[in-house]
Amino acid sequence: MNKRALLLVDLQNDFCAGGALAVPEGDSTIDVANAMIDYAKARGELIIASQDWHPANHGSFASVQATEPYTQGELDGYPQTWWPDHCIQNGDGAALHPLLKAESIDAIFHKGENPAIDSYSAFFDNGRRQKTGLDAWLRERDVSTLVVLGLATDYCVKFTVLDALDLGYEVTVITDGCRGVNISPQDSLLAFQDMSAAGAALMTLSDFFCQ
Ligand code: VGL
Ligand code: ZN
Repeated sequence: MNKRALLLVDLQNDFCAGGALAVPEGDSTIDVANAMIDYAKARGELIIASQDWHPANHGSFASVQATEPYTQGELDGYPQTWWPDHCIQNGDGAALHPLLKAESIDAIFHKGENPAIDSYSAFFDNGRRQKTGLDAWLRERDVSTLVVLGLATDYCVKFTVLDALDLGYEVTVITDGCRGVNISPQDSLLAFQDMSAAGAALMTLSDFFCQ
């Protein structure tokens, strides 16, 4: 009853140093993630990860649209940022960061497999047409509280947290376990504000351990 789970969002090579869509300081989330993994494991709590998992012809890729990465357009009727090719299914860029204690992860959920639409949230695609298995998996296990961290703050962390709140989960975000793309310099800050306004509790790793 009322179980808590740790949700690690997209801690993948392509979002870290040297990756196709490297997020500034993306690697610095890994130590925070591992500390949370140790903590969750010691308490017998569930640990889940999401992976961005695109086919090579994914519609969010600037290369597919013959345009420049990090510019804006529209995909399936929704505003879309065009990205460098990233997180290709089964490729090295899609793999979890090698230093992440991945052996402790209980379940992994893939997203972004449909080439016609992007999927920032670990729960739904951006049009909310299709659900991943994450919500059902959590409900079957009576998980009602999520602790979330990962990449990137201003995309997949933000939309995962907003959907989780919408689905009725209590959500805590570990802020220093997140880093953002920041196409505009304030994007991560605004994303944290949006998450907080929607009801997420924001705290650092040390706040979390001291509460
Ligand atoms: C992400 C951009 C494109 C993310 C995924 O994981 O935040 N960002 N695809
Ligand atoms: Zn993606």
